[in-house]
Formats: sequence, C-alpha cells, structure tokens
Amino acid sequence: MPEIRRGLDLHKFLATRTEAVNRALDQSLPPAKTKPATIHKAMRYSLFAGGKRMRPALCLAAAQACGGAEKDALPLACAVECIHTYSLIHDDLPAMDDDDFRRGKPTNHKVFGEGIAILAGDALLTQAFELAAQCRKFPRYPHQTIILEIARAAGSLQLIAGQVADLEAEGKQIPGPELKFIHERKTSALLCCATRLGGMSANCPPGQLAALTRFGHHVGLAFQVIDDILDVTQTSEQLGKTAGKDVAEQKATYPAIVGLEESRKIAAQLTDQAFAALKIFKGRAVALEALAEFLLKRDR
Ligand code: GRG
Repeated sequence: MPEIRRGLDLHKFLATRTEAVNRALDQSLPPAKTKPATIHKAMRYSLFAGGKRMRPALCLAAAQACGGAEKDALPLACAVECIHTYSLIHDDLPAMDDDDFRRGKPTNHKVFGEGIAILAGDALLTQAFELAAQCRKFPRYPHQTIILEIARAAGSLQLIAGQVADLEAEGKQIPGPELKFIHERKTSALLCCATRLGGMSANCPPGQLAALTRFGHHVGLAFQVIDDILDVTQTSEQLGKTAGKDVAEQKATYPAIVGLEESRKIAAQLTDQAFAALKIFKGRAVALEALAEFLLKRDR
C-alpha cells in the first residue's frame, strides 16, 4: 500500500529519485568497457547492485525542504552514494567483516578478487570528490565547503573512526556511550552529511542547516539501531546480506545490550527527535518526515 504523508507518495518519491540517481551515476562513471575495463566493471557492479539509495533520497529531500532544485543536489547525492558503496566494498573484505553477500549478490571481492575490490572502493571514494568538485556553485557554500563536508564525514574522525572503533570492539563488552560513539561515526556521519549537502545545494540559511544536522544525526542513529534489530529478526534473503553476523561475532549492538523491545523504543525515540528538528520547515519537509518514518519501519 503506498504511504501517503500529507500528499506525498513516498514509494513514488523513492522510485523516481532512485531512477534519477542511477541515471546520473551511470553518466558520471566511465563506461564499463573503458580501459582498464576490470576496474570500471567492478565499480559499477557494486554501485548498481540494488542498494536502497537512502542517502541520496535524504539529500534530495533536504534540498526540497529548503526550497532548492533537486537537480542541483543530484551530483552531491551521487557523491555520497559513491562513498557509501566504497565503504561497503571495503567493509566486506576478508581483512574487515569478510562477507560473501551484499545487496543480494556476491560481494565485490568474491567476483573480482581482493585487489580489484580494494581499488574499486578507492576509485569510488575518489569519484565522490570528482562529482563534488563539479557541482554548481552555491553562494553560501563554495566548493571548498562542500568538499570539506564530504572529506570530514568520510575521514579518520568520522566514517573511518567508526570502523576502527567497531573493529576494536569485536568480542568485547562495551558500554552504551562507546556504542553510540561507533554508531555516530560509522553510520550517522554519512546520513547527516547527505542531508546537510541537500540543504547546502539549496543555499539554505544557517538555521535550516542546523536543523538538518539535528535531523540527520538522529535519523542516522535510528538507522543503525534498526539495522542491528534487522540483523537479528530478518533472514539473509530478506536483507540481501548475511543475517545474524552480529550475534555470531559477538558484536556490541543495542539488541545485545538492552534487548529487542528496548531497542525498538530507542529507535522510535530517536526518530521523534529527528521529527522535532524539522519544525523550522513548517510543513515543507514532508519528504524528510516520510523518509524518517520509512527508515524506522523498514524491513530490509
Ligand atoms: C570505510 C571500510 C569503511 C567502513 C566504514 C560504513 C562502514 C564503516 C561500514 C559498512 C558496513 C556497515 C555496517 C555500515 C553501517 C551503516 C549501514 C547500516 C550500512 C548499510 O546501509 P544500507 O542499509 O545499505 O543503506 P544499502 O545496500 O541499501 O545501500
């Protein structure tokens, strides 16, 4: 049944934006046959393997909330998806999570080998900066600001920090605040960055950017709590990746620390905090609201 939220058909929103993002990504990457073909095939393999495109959707919805043109946000939405896909390829490597399935398909290194998978991730990370460098000029947010935004979210204080802390926490009992530290960095940072970039592409004023930051932060934390819940409650087929790995590897998660019911409550509270941040948009953030609700109720 389509979810209609104050006139918004979210399924249609997601379908049309996914199509636009896929088209833009296809045009921005070298064609698969470009020499050396292996690397371009490997980049495209993971990028077009069927991800949910939630980060691009948040970026475009944020641009809409701020009254911007979504086409101006599109290169940035694509840049964030490139970074996200790179992080998944590298996370799946034998040296990291050692996973065989992702997005319902064999992982990049299973198909192309470890060396090419590492390089495909590296190339996607670099592609993100190429996209950002070529985006339109936004008066309040020059290219330097946009590139800094992406670099900081992907760097050793955020995404990489989260991955390092996650690796180091394996098999250990960690306290709640340390788990939050990991979630803020390995998950929330990039969702928040996607949302902020959407606002920046709309040349939003500082008050709106602060609201988008609060929204992205809380939605990002809720996203990871739900991800941990799904790891326990869904099958590998439903998720398109190996389910049950957190328990098997004794990973610190909210379900492991506080149980499933309490984890669901925490995700709902975080989503409420995300909704609260949107008040400033006075009803113009319908797509962001609908996405936050969708992410809370998602089953994959
Ligand atoms: C830089 C190697 C490296 C890792 C950074 C992002 C990350 C840390 C690791 C990837 C695996 C992971 C558990 C990330 C947390 C965020 C998350 C739940 C990603 C999955 O995102 P979805 O569900 O995936 O949006 P799709 O495939 O739908 O795009």
